[in-house]
Formats: sequence, structure tokens, C-alpha cells
Amino acid sequence: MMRELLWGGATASSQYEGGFSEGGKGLDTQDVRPYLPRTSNATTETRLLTSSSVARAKEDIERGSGNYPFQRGTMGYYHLDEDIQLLKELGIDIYRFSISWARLFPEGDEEVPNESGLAYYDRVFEAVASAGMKTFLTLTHYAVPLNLVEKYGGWTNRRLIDLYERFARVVFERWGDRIDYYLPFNEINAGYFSPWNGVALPKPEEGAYDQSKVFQSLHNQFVASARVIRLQREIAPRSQSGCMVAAFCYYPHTMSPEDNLLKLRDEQVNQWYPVDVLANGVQPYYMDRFYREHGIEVDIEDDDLELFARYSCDFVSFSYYSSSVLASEGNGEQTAGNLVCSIRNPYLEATEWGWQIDPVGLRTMLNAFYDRTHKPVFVCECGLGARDVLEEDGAVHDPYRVEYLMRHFGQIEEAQRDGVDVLGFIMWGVIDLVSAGSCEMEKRYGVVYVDADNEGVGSYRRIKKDSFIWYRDFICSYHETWTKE
Ligand code: BGP
Repeated sequence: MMRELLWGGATASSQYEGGFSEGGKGLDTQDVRPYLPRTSNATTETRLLTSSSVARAKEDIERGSGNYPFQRGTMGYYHLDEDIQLLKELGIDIYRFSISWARLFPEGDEEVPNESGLAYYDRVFEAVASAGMKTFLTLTHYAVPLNLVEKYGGWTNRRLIDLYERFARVVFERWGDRIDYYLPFNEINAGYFSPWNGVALPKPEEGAYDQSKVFQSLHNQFVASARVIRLQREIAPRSQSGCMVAAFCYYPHTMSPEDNLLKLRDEQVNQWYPVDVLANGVQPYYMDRFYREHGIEVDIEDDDLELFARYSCDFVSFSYYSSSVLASEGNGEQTAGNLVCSIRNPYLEATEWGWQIDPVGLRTMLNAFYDRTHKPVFVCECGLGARDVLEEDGAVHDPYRVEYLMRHFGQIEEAQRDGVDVLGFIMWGVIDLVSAGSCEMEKRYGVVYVDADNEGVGSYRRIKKDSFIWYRDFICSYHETWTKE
């Protein structure tokens, strides 16, 4: 029996809220990422911060200078009621948003939360419930209080597990009865390929990341996830817990056995490792050899393994934007992807940012996740990043976005027919946001346009794009037809 899907939209606190020092909010790891005009390595520089770039950002903040887009997001903090009204009009069933850890605990290690932060999220939860939408909460979406990086070394330190649990306790005690689905972490595999975003780890001033620190941090986040699930089951039992990774749908570059093996190994480390721990409750066998061969040392305690086995999540979820190609010999033309690079796939078209559009890959991923875990699967992020134009007459025509969505929705239906238990689809950046990868404003995903540019110049007025009407009508007729069947 096919499940009636939930259709949703998503934002994340750092990309959306702005108001970075409003109500006593502390600085976090996203507030200090500068906008850098697009050049070959601008994205890397703004994504992988070093301690000296953080120090520079703090000086800029003191002086009130510099361009730090996450400090303004798309001003959601100031447009809350209007935005929720727009989402209500859109008719989505479920809204995914995240809580800014530094709004509740400005330094991250206080004993008690910040009242003004609590009051802000009271309003958010209330507005979402009154609009009749379900809540899909991401406890943290990349943003970590900066003090926790400077004082404890970010997620390398197990102390963060306790502090994170303290933060989660406040969330569940206060809003637990309103949370339908939640994720302890956004794209938990980001720690591996984008350590500043994923695990709040600064890049060394010279040379590469120490991989032992990267994987220790990831392991600590796995432990934190399991502890949060334990806590939620005690105090907020009606919520459903998930785990989430960025899914890449890898293809081997050639038919060579080496390329095929590389695909398997990369998929294991990049994508399945967190899923096997958090959904299947096991520390997977393949990581031992990977650690050994790369000289990686991770402290894994026996209690951790027991936690994984006892507190695995209820559903699995992933973000999916494009697919990737892997080659053992490193040849082939490169293109970009979600926080990673790939080889160009001649069978696919790519977005202006080089992300290869592959709807069939979504069906493949849905099958792969279900096959591996036998748990219901939520597509909790997907969408098209494009340079939309606000026309003179005040309209935004985005037929390319409608086409992207239609093609992906078709593949979700196919996956359901394959027998995959799909829970729903959540469109990324339903209201335009600052890009997480490149800090640009002009890479837009929304069905609601926000009038602002890369420099933060603009009215921040909200304008419905053509795709708004299409998505609204799609959701409405989907449910009407479903009820009639
Ligand atoms: C995911 C993140 C989102 C997001 C999206 C699109 O990795 O979870 O926060 O923004 O990708 O990426 P970008 O904003 O770089 O286009």
C-alpha cells in the first residue's frame, strides 16, 4: 500500500533568520563566513575557515564592516508572520526549519538558556502550528556557537556531546509535543567533506585537515545523535527521529573494475557510514580498514556501540540535488556538486553552478536507502539553485524550476511503485536563502523570491514566483485525488 506523501518546504536558521546579534544571540560558525566574489577557490575559502579567518571576521564585526551574508540571512527573523502566512497559502503539509543553537545558548556552555531565544522559537512553533503545518525540526543545521570552537575545539571534544544534549533537552521539554519529525544533525556526512560546516573544525593555516580529528568529530556527533534519541524517547515520545546525509548517487567513470570498486568504497565512507551507525545501529566493518590505511585513530568506547545498537533512528532521510561520477585515475572534466566536485557526466545537463540534474538518481537513492535500512525514507532536501530574475512588472518566471520539480516528483512516484516506503518530499529553500556552499544570494531555490543581492542590498520584500502557483496547485490536486481514490 502506497503512503500518501507529505509535501513540504525547508529553511535553515543561519541561511534564513538573520538578526545575528538580536536578543543576545551569540556568534556562531556561520556568522563569520565571508562572501567572496566567485573565483576558482572562493567557495573553498568561505567554506573551510582557518582560525585566522575567524579572527579577521571578529575584527570586522567589531568595526561593523565586511560582507558576512549569514549575519542577515534573508531576514526571516523580522518576517516570521508574513513568511508563515505565505507557506500556509502555498499549502505545504510540513515545514522544515532549524533552531539556532547560539540563540538558545549564546556561548553554547551556559547552564540555562537565553529567554529571548526561547521566546523567538515559541513564536515560530506557534505560527507553524496555527498555520496547520506539521513540524520537521533540524536541531542543528551547521551553525555551532563559536565559543565552542574556540574553547573546546568543536566536535573533536566529547564535552560537546553533553552540551548538545543540554540544548536538545530544552528543545524537547519546551516544544517536544509539537515536533512531528526531527533530525539531530543536518547532512551529518558533511563533517567528512566540509569540516567547518559539518563539525565546526577550523582548517589548519597550512596543509590539510588531520583526518583523525575529522573522524573523531563525526563519531562524537553519532554518539550525540543516539543520546538525543534516547532523551527524546523519554520526554517527547510522539516525535519521530531521523538521520540525514547528503546523497550523491555515484556512478563509476568507466567499466573498469577499479572504478567500480572505488565507487563502492567512496559510497561506504561518504554516505553509508553514518547511515549504518545511526539507522542500522552498527559500527560498520569497512571503516576499520579505511582507518588503518589512512592512519586515522578514533576513540570509540564500548558504551558508544551499545548506544548505537539501542537508539537507532525511526526513519532515514537525505538531501539530493545531483549525481556524481568517480574515477580511479582522476581523469575527466570536473564539475561542481553539493559541497563536493565530480566528473562531468555526458548524459546529464548541469545547472549554472555545475550541479548535474539527474531525476532518475533520486529514484535510485530512494531504493538504495530503503534497501539498506528497511526504514521509511524522507527526501528532506531537494531543489534547483538558479539565478532568478525579478522582472520590471514584478513577476519572477521560473519554468525551469517547475520542470525540475515535475521530473523529480515523477521519480518519487516510480520509487513508491518499486515498493519504497517514502514519507514525503521537502523542497529546499522554499523561501530564498543565502547559499550554504558559496554564501551567495543569487543562487536561489525558493518559490518565494526575496529581493536582496549578494551584497545584502535590497528591500527583502517577498514575491511569489510562478513556481509558487504551480507547487500550490500540485499539492492541492495531489491530496484531492488521493482522497478520492
Ligand atoms: C545542502 C545544505 C543546505 C543547502 C543546500 C544547497 O548541503 O544542507 O543548507 O543550502 O545544500 O546548497 P547551496 O546552498 O550551496 O546551493
